[in-house]
Amino acid sequence: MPDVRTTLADAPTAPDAPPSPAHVTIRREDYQPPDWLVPEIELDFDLDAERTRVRATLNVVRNGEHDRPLRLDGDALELVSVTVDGEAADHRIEGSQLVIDIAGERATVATEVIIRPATNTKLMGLYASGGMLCTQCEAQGFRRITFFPDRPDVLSKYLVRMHGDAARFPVLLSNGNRVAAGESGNGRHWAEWADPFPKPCYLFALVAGDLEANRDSFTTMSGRKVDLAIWVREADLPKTQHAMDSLKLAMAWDEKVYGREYDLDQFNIVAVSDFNMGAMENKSLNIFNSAYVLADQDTATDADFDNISRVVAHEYFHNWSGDRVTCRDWFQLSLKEGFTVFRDQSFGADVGSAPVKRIEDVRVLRAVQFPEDQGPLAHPVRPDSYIEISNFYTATVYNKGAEVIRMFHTVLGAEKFRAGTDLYFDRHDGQAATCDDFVAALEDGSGVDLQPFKIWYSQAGTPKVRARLEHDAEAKTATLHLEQQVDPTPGQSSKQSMPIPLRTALIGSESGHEICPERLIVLDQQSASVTFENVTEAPLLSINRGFSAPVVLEAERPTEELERLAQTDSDPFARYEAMQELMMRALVAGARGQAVDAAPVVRAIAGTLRSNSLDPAFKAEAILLPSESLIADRLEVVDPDAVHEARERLRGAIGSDLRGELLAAYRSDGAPGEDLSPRAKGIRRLRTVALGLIAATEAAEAAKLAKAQFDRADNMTERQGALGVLVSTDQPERAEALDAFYRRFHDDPLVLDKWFALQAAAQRADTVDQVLELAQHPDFVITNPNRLRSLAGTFGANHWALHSADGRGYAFLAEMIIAADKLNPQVAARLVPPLGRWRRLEPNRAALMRQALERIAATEGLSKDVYEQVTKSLA
Ligand code: B3K
Ligand code: ZN
Repeated sequence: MPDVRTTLADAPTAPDAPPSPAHVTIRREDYQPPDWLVPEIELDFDLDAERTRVRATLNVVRNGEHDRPLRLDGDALELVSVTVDGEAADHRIEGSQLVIDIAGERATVATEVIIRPATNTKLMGLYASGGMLCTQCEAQGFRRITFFPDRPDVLSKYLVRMHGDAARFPVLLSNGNRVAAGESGNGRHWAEWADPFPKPCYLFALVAGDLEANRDSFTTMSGRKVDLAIWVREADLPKTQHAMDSLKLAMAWDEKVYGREYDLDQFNIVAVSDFNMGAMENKSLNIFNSAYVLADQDTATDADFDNISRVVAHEYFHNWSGDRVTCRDWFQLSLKEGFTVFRDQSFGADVGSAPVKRIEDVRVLRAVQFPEDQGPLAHPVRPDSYIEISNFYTATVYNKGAEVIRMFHTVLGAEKFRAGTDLYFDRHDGQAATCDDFVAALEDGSGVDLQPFKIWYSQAGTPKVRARLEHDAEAKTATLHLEQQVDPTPGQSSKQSMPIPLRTALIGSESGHEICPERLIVLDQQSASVTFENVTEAPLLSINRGFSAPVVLEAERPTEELERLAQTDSDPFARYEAMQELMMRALVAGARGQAVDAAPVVRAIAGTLRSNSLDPAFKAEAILLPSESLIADRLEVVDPDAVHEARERLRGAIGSDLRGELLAAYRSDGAPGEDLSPRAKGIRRLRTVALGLIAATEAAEAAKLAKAQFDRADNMTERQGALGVLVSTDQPERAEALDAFYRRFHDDPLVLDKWFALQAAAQRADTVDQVLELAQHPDFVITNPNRLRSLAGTFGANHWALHSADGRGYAFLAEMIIAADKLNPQVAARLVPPLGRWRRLEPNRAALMRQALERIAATEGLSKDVYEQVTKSLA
């Protein structure tokens, strides 16, 4: 057996000569089916944090008629040996691949490699976190565990054996069912797991650690009992019940709404403190960022609880939309992600308040996806090319992808949509499918032609829709004139018209009733006019109800009409939207230095606060002012100070004119901290929003109220809400509360993340100084993605602070990106996008932002992750 030791570390990159071979662009049009399939794989792990030995046995089968060699991907592997059918075999390393010539149609290929989990700071492949070992393989982490064709269209049945120290790793988990286990002497033990479902390697998972489980069970609709377990460190067990409850709700929901039943006898979730993203849907062994598992009243906010439900449901739903039917290639990522986000959004709407959930989802879309779609990193929902696939786990692929599925749902209706998804799961079970396959199944299942909608997968950019309603009182008609436009995006200079489904109704301006009931108008031309009959009074336009299309709507509606719609629109989303538009007009005028009449906004907020028919959560959403980034998105040239001042002025006007109403809302019936009902959460949210508005004008009074709330809070929502108001003030209570918070929670990493994030989000002139200091704090650990995001990620989203006129905000972010890139490129690259928005900024800041990007680009040894984001941002 040859003992060839080859290290496949990441190739360093010459900074002055990109693109280097490590930075090649992969294109969707170049897709070729795999040359070799691997129907079965056996893995044997000798686990050790410093040095793990991995033996892999692959049954490989030639796919089609060709004479090409077997190519296996590898990254940072120390190769010990290679055999083919039990014999030492000729092999070579080409770039990052192990290449083996095989004469016959099939063979058994065995490799042995050494990997080093303890020094794996990229957190891809097998790595160490808090004494345990765990894996992350999506998208291309499996190649950091063993040599394998690391692509999603190679599906294998896995048999996994793990050996390890019984004291250090008493729990050994992998996918599927545990089929055998035993002691092996010297304090060591082993376990063997078999997964009967063929899966791509990105869904492989392994966990070894000293963990305890919260155990429960779920009986599926066909009567099979599934053992559920959520694995955490023993001390965290009391914080796992909400995740368990969410899991059972999600399992029942998927049976009821999609007819999808769980398919194995076990389902495991493991919480890990060092994790690059939220969670991972590995078959039957979901691995989670602990932030999306652990919660109790004292340490987690209502939003944290909701996020846990959402992420637990999302990963569980992937069992069908992702695992049973997976993606053919990574360009099809939205096939599983867009669909699964739509599924988790629908679940959230069903178990909570549907209108509030829709408002929250649209807020995320507008805050993250719209800027992406309008900036240098814009790409279609199904991208055409990438340098590093990790950079394409974006709001476009996820959230806009979900909007595309939602449009299918809107156009087909629930019943036909379900017929389509039934056919999709049935037709493609066990396969690696494409977005086209998904649409074809929806069409065949529903009998409806959806071809025109496919442009939503291929054309980037957010369409703008102009709408104008013309009323003919004599003829009792109203004509709606619609026009659409999609601006150019990188690589797509000319755009085609898109089908835009607009749920539309007319509201009587006197009666406040729906005088023309809602209808679905699909604008599929550049412009179109639609006439409404029987328009018996002056009509108000209620359009894009429920946000039926992910577009920017520019409707010609006078302020009085918006004010009236804000009080009367029968669609909650449209009502919220009328409020937002009213505020936005005042804010944009203010930011442009024009005169602002705050009265309509004040009246609309007063009307909302006084309403008896609206629930508190809706009120809180409706009276929340658009963020500074959102205001900036409406301006041709952005002066962040002017934007900030305009928003503060309007907040001040609301705070002083409505002091009584806001105080009443603030003092209204509290809800006990343990009550997690939508109503109780809504009350807490409204109180915090009201307190923020009071602080805009009466800082001292608000600080006293906030500090009192902080001191007596029995739950994290109220504690964090109060601290969130205090951090942006100059009052003495600020430091007292921050110190008290730190003293009490500094041993709880997830709560300490909040302490960093709150300060990085503060609306203060000295936030940059504070953040620079926090980066030196002993608790700032750059290797922990949650901690890095809580400081640098939150700061990057703090519009006013990031855009500090002296450029120190940009310089800080650049420093962080450069430092983090040396350890964890994937997480570092996600900090880049805020710097890429320089085109819209006034010239001084735009130049400083470019300088920061250029500094990053000139750094030696830049990863391809950051290289791709930075060069595209500069282009
Ligand atoms: N599929 C994973 C995301 C993996 C990200 C890799 N960079 C989690 C999810 O979307 O459910
Ligand atoms: Zn997902």
